[in-house]
Amino acid sequence: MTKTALITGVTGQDGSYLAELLLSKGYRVHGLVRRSSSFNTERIDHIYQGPQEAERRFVLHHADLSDGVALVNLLRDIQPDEVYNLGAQSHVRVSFDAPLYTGDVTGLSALRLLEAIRASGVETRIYQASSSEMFGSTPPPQNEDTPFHPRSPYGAAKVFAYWAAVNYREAYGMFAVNGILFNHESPRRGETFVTRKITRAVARIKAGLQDRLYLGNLDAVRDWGYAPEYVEAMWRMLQHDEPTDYVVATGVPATVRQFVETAFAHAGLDWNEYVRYDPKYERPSEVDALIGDASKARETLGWRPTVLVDELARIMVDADVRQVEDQLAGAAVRIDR
Ligand code: NDP
Ligand code: GDR
Repeated sequence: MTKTALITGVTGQDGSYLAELLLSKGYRVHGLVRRSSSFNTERIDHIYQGPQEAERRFVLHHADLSDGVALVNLLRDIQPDEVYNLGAQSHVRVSFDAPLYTGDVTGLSALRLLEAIRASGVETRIYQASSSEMFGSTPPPQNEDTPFHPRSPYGAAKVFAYWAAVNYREAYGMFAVNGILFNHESPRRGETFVTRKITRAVARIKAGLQDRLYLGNLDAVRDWGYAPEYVEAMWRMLQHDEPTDYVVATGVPATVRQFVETAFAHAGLDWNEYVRYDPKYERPSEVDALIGDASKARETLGWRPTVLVDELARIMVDADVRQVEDQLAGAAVRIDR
């Protein structure tokens, strides 16, 4: 029987890969898209199916996570078997500038969605996009038993959402799971997260379009994995018999500096010539080191990462170099006309 899924945050990095994965498995996929004054569907345009298309399996709906009634209506209409709550204000630095907004969209909206499931009476499993940022200053390695100590409004909002999911599981027997995902990246990563900021700059410097890259703390340690592999873990969590929470990570640490070095070297550039420090990119409180222990996901779900940090940096640089070349070729065509 065809399964139906609802993805919030379908226009984001993870939402786009997850939509592709579920479509490839034969799902009917519904995505929640928030209204924007400019196009915000770039990551899913290649799988878009118009309302006129027969046998449509990918359907987009305008709604917003702040609108609880819209969520109830949507759930009642769609009757999903699985809900993936990926929508969030997901930028840690921005959460210090917009703390209440982040608390609402990233934290309270998870509760809104859980309550909307209850109110609509839909029988569904739900995945909550939890984050390694919840561990904050608790030293690595971090696993499912590690205490939380968030260091940003974003991290605190994710802790709230995490416990809301646990509570609905315990209180109402809901199949609600938290995937505690460590940083995961790809060529579709938002341009202001550090990895993509770096690889995009490398491509532009190589093409002569930019000659400086300003960064903040280069000493932060992160555990960077590859987003397409991480959405597979999300799906596996909802297929398992028992609802429980999982850490998803590579277990391989790297500093921001190491990522910079690898990315520049892959393009034949010496990073020291181009990278400069700007305190603007520091956070009021930093998360120094996140290194995940994903033993539970490996043993219970059979999930294993294959792309590690250095290969990830190379994949992203190659994609950004191609993108810049395409843009320049497009600009040249326009000038010729
Ligand atoms: P992105 O920032 O790429 O995507 C966030 C998505 O949420 C976008 O589709 C965005 O829409 C949507 N969104 C934002 N605000 C609202 C709102 N008010 N109503 C409805 N939708 C909204 O994040 P990622 O894909 O990287 O991450 C997916 C989820 O996983 C997020 O919850 C993130 O916090 C979490 N996470 C991510 C990790 C990572 O390393 N990538 C690690 C751990 C957790 P729009 O396109 O219009 O902006
Ligand atoms: P993070 O990702 O905060 O870990 O959250 P980000 O890429 O923003 O920062 C990683 C580390 O790099 C340092 N850094 C910079 N960061 C940015 N964005 N820009 C800079 O110029 C810069 N210079 C240094 C940061 O201080 C930090 O230590 C991501 C998001 O996807 C969250 O939604 C998710 O929950 C976590 O990963 C796990």
